[in-house]
Amino acid sequence: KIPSEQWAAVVEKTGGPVVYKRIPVKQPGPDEVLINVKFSGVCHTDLHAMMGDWPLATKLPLVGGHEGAGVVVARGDLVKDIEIGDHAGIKWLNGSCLNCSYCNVADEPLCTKAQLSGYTVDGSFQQYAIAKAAHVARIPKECDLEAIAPILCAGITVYKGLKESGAKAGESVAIVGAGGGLGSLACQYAKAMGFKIIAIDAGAEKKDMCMKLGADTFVDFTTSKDLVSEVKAASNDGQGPHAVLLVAVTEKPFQQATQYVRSRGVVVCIGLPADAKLSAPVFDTVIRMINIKGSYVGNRADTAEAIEFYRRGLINAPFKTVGLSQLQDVFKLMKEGKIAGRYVVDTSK
Ligand code: 8ID
Ligand code: ZN
Repeated sequence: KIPSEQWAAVVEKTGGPVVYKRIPVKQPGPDEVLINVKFSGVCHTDLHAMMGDWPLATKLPLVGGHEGAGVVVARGDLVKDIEIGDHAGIKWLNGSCLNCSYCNVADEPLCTKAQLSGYTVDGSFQQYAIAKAAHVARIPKECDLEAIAPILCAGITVYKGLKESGAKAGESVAIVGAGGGLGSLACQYAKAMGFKIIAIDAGAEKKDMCMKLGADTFVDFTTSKDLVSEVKAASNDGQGPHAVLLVAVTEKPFQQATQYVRSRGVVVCIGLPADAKLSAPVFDTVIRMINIKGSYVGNRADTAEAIEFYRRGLINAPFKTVGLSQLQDVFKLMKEGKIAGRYVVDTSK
């Protein structure tokens, strides 16, 4: 039975804090499903949203969250291809028009009418969340809802980013911010995809985690005397990694990456630090044929593929679970850069 009220974590004003309170449960529209969210991962994007870091306004009040794993409990009249009781995931892309020139070629993240979970529409930091049926992630019944939650944004995003890098099995990939949520999953996907991994982050805890997750080398950006040389030295032939996956939340590594990527290498920007700019010398970029690009979540096929890696047992990144009521504490740790891996919140407490 679906209750009329539920627990949720609500951002009432930009800057926060997030308030744990009772709010009404909404009904899904004709093309939507209502999901009883059991677990939700906490992404740095949720913190950016609360802090108003980006040049795009959120709805207010806002229920954040876009890594929600749960059970379909209601569906609109037009929904025929997902059943009550099925396991499904709320991801960043809550819905898109499905009929524009981007949606038509499976670039739905680029749809100008896209709705974003936990940003332009309420997301998964509540017990009952709504999404367009066409876009919810289909989660196989055998998958653990708690462990799969971080795949729904972090997993999809880094998997897509690695594909966008064009790197081939055996080539080196630098993961910048490897000890965080996206980074820890990037280590696992990169390993499963056959890349040699140069993990860059800070501190012993994140180093141990990255090495366990399959990194070949760890470079500590806070203690390294010459990060550019160290990263190049760790690559296959000393010329630098074929690809750099930037999942850090500060500007500096975005400026630094073109210095150590190999000639003809690809720098993939994924992290979204506030007010950050990219800059690289035109001369080097030209004569070394460097590619700099952005990568933004993934489409529905990327979603299914990223979940399939998890289902096959290839992805096993660490996470810690706390109650949804403790979300503000998670944000505090995240701000301080103290989270190795991902936090997941349990919506039942
Ligand atoms: O589709 C997308 N492009 C997308 C999807 C999901 C998330 C983008 N994001 C963005 C988020 O909005 C955020 O800006 O990716 C970024 C990373 O999200 P996250 O993994 O959830 O954040 P985190 O867990 O806080 O990890 C960040 C890590 O970066 C490290 C930190 O130590 C932390 O482990 N880091 C920093 I800050 N500066 C670094 C540096 N100079 C660094 N690592 C290496 N070098
Ligand atoms: Zn995210």
